[in-house]
Amino acid sequence: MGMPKVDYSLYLVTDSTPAILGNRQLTHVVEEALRGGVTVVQLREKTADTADMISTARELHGITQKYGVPLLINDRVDVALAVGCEGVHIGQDDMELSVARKLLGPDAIIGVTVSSIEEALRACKGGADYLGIGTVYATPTKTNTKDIIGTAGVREILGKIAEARFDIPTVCIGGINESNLQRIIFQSGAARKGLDGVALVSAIMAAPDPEGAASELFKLVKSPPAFRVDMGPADVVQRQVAQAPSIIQALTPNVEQVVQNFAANVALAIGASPIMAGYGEEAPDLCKLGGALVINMGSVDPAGLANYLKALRAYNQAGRPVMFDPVGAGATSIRREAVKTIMTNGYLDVIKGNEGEIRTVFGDSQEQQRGVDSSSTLDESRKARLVLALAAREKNVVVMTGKTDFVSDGESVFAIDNGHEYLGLVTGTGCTLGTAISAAIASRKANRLTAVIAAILHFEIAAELAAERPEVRGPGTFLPAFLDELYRIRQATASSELICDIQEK
Ligand code: 3NM
Ligand code: MG
Repeated sequence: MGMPKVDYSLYLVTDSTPAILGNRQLTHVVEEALRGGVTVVQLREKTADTADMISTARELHGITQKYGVPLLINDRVDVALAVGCEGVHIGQDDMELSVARKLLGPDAIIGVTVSSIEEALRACKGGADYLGIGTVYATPTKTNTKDIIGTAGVREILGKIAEARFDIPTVCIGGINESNLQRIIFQSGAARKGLDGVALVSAIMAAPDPEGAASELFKLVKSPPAFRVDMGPADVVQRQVAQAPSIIQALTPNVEQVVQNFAANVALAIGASPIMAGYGEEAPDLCKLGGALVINMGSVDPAGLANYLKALRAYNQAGRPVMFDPVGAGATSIRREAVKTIMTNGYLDVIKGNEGEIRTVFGDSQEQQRGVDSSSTLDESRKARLVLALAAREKNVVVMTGKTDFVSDGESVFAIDNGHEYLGLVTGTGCTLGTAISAAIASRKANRLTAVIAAILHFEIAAELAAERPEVRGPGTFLPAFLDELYRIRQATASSELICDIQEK
C-alpha cells in the first residue's frame, strides 16, 4: 500500500494455462517481463486452489516489490488481503466495487473491467481507481468476453468519461500486440481523453522472450506512432489539383496488385515510381525508399495475408502511409476474415473500396452494421454518412467509389461527380485509382484528405478528357487516351481548364 502514483502504461495480466505459459514458471516469466518494463502486474488465475494462489501471489509480490510495481489480484479480494498486495481487479460478474472497497480500504487499488458507457460511469462514480476497457478485439486468450467494442467503442467510453469530468486512468485490453498497439492507442483517443496504457496477456506471457517483448511494447506505448505525422496545411481542392504533379512523385510499392501492368502504367503517367512487390520480407527495405504502400487484397491465401501483414507492419513502423484496397471484401467468409485481420494488425491511412466493400469493412470489423441494410444499395445521404462514420471510427480517410465518389476524413464528406462510364468498362480502374491515391499521399506534402481528393480528381478528370477525344470510340481506344490525359494533367501548370465536380455534403 501507499504506492506513489501508478504508471499504467504497460499492464501485464498473467495466464498460467499451458497454451500460453508452456512449461515455464509463471514467476520467472513475470520477472523477465518486469525487467523489460512492465508497470503493473495482475495475477489472474481462474482455476487455482486458494492455497496455491496465495503462495503464487506471495512469491510474485516479492518480485513486483523489487521493481516498485503494483501487484493486483484478479477477482480474489481474499487473496489480495492474505498477501497484502496493492489491490484487485474486478469484472462485472465479480464482487461489487463498494464491497471490495469496504474490505480492502481506501488505499487499495481497485480496477474494474467495463465494456459500455453505463458500466464505465458506474465504476467511476463508485470510486474505481482505474478502468480496464474491453474487449477491444476478439482474442483466443479469453473467449467468454461479453462485447467486442473495437477502438471506436473504447473512444466512445473515453469521450463520455471526459464529458462527465471523471479524471480516471484507463487501459484497454483484448487482442493487443506489438503490431496494433500504437494504432489502438491512436484510434481510441477521444478529443479530451486518451488511454493511459494497454493491458495484455499473450503478447508478453506467450512470447519466447518476455523481457524483449515487454521492452519493445514499452517503447511503442511511450512513443507517438510514426504514422501520426503532420501533413501540412489543407489547401483548396482546386489548387491542389494543380499541385498534384508535385505530390505524386513518390515510390509506390504495391503488394499483390491484381492489374499490375495497368496500375504501373498509371503510376508512371502521374509521376510515381511503382514497384510491384508481393513478398513481405522486402517491405522493411522498400519502405526506406520513402513511398507509400498499397495493400491490394488480391489474394487472401495464408501466404498472401502474411505478406500483407509484414508489409503493413514495416510501413507503419517507418511512418510511411498505407492505402488499403479491400478487393471483394464481402465475397467470401475468408475475405471478410482477411479484412478483419488486416484492420486489427496495423494502421491504414486510406481505405478505398466500392459500396459493397466499404459496407463490409464497416460492418464486419465490429459486427456493427448499425442501420445498414445489406440487401439494397444505399441512397446518397446514407453513403455519405457511412463513409463519414467509417473514417471517424478508423481516424483515417475513407473513399467509396461509384458513379459519385464519397470521400471523408471523419469530419467532412465530399461527393465527387467527375469520371466517365468507360472507367467501368475496362478492368482494374478501381485498383488503379488506389495506386493514384497512394502516390498522392506518399509525399505527405499536403493534408491527407486534400491529397486523396486531388488524386481522385486527377484520375477522373483525365477519364473525362480522354473520353472526349475524337479518336476515342469505346473502352479500347479509351485506355491509351486515358494514360495520355493522366500524363497531360500532370504536365499542366494551370488548373483553370479542369472542371472539378465536387461538393461538400
Ligand atoms: N480480459 P490478450 S480480454 C483477461 O475483455 C482479459 O475484459 C479481457 O488477452 C476483457 O492480451 C482478456 O492475449 C484477455 O489478447 C486478453
Ligand atoms: Mg473477473
